[in-house]
Amino acid sequence: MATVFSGVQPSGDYHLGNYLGAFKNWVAVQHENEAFFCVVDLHALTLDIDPSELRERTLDLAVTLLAVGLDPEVVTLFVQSHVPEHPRLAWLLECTATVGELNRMVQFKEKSSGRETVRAGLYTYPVLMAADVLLYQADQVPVGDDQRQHLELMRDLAVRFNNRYGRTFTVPEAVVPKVAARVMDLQQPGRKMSKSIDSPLGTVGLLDAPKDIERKVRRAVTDTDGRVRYDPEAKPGVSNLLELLSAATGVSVEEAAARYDGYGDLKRDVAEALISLLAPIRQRTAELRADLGEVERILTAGADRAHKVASVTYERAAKAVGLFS
Ligand code: ATP
Ligand code: LTN
Repeated sequence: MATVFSGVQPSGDYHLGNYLGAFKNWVAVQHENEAFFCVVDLHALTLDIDPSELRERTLDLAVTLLAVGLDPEVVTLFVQSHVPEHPRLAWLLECTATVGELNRMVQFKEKSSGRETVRAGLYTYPVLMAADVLLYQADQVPVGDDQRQHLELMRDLAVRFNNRYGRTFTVPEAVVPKVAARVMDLQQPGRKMSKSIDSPLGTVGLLDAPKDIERKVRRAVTDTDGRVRYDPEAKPGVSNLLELLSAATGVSVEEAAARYDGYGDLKRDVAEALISLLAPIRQRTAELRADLGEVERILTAGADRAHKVASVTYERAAKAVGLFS
């Protein structure tokens, strides 16, 4: 049995990219592994977010994660700020990472570009992420493709810390799905679907009504060549639709491509598949929102379990670097 850890920021409306790139794969591994899933509210503070909105979104993200199928009987679902060892270990790891390494992080460059002021926390964000995972001695981190570079840094930090202070951390690896690891925006198929970019027609929300899903897929940008073929370089829009169909139905992208002569039929089936995929999530979200007390109880129990594991690792790391106790 492996230990699995992953996290998501409570910073917006969740979309198909989050679901297919991450959440769905969390649900798939929960029963065979020891799994920790975390609502990373401290990470959400790296960008501008209204305090009352953060509070609300934190609980609502827990609702979403339960609605997609995480089973609180088998996973540890918790809020990052409820376990104080996360920022404490992050400091020890900030003193392990170098400025040169952090300067190379592509997501920092993307998220900071064009902003007048950039929070220091956005810069050290990947180090807090490393602390999240290393505290639980996780072997595997299921994430979307955009997190690969952060995972590489995390591995480097774990190895460096272990070499410098003695073996303390398991060195984790990224687990990225074979299809839909990078779901693209339906309107701009050259960029990933994202909750931090305003593209209402290009983003399919997990809670979108069937008629909105149908409309967004029908208006998805394709190309003028007219042939259905999987070729992400030359045909990003069509290839994205094929990946969505493949991820939603289980057929391979090539098999899916061979079934269609034109874009109209492909779009009709993609819309249909996504509507059936998301319908149960919508329904379950409504049920859970009606019993937030139960969701809060799940998070309290989760924090308790997480804290027990995290405190053992933190104490070991603190002792290893020579903190007096
Ligand atoms: P966003 O860019 O949408 O604001 P993010 O990458 O900053 O999202 P999270 O929402 O915390 O941050 O990501 C949660 C998980 O969803 C991560 O594992 C991430 O890799 C995955 N993910 C996000 N967008 C996509 C996408 N378009 N395709 C596949 N996976 C994605
Ligand atoms: N940076 C991640 C969210 C995240 C995470 C983690 C993912 C924070 N801590 C630990 C995996 C493991 C993102 O998706 N933007």
